Amino acid sequence: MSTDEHTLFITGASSGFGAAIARMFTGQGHRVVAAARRTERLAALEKELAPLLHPVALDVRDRDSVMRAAASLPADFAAVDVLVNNAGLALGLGPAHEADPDEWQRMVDTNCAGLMNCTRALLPGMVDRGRGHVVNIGSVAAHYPYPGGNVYGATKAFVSQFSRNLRADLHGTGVRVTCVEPGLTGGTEFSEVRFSGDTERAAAPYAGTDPLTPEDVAEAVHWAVSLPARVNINTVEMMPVVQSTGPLRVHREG
Ligand code: NDP
Ligand code: 8X3
Repeated sequence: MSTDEHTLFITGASSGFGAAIARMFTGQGHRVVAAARRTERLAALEKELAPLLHPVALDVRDRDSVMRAAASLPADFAAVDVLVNNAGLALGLGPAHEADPDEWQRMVDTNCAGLMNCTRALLPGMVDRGRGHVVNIGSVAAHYPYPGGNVYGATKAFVSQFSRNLRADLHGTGVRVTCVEPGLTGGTEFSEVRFSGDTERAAAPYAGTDPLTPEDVAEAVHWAVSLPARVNINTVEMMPVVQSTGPLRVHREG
């Protein structure tokens, strides 16, 4: 394989960013292993992008099945050199003292443990081959707190720091690590998942805005991966122009 050709393993490829990243890379002739839970979505993507896409039904929270999947890829897709840890979710937007602890646990299990599982499964091959790239999808929520962002933002802070620590561990191996941290992005199922299918609440954050698109995020991933092997982009923080940070608040009596 030439160094310009990549084999990607993309988690959460059944929707949103993951599907857009799969389309962008297969469109340029790269191979993609597309992992997610919804097999019918993956089958549709395979039909669209064959023969460059190989679907893998996978729950990133299940460490054994992640390990098995990584170890049993077909020969054409086995030498994964780009892992895109994209599977993730936010659940709820309530204050911490009212939040559902099961939802908190699911976010930690998916956004943190799931990302750890996939990284641990695919990293040894990259180190052995002296070539690879882990691209983690974080969020601006890692750095800029907002009411109701409690555990979701904290899971993304984990993604940010894990990415930096991976760079330290991978020093001298030739394996690159990038954390892509988008802000408000439309055109995905993120908000519907967050609000458990309540389409009205899900649409509200985007009303009257021009948010980022999944293709914008795919473009950032593609840029980081396509740069010469000597270049490591540590972090890409991106927001739509309509989004910026707010001032600190002061609560006043009366
Ligand atoms: P989507 O809901 O459209 O996509 C999420 C993907 O994750 C789906 O393909 C889903 O597939 C997959 N997924 C969820 N849980 C699991 C699991 N346990 N095992 C395997 N796959 C899983 O949302 P986005 O595309 O918007 O989000 C992608 C990533 O980007 C997330 O990590 C999110 O936190 C992050 N992000 C999103 C932003 C936004 O505004 N949209 C902004 C910043 C970051 P399936 O259900 O088939 O398993
Ligand atoms: C998603 C962006 O602002 O909804 O990570 O948390 S936000």
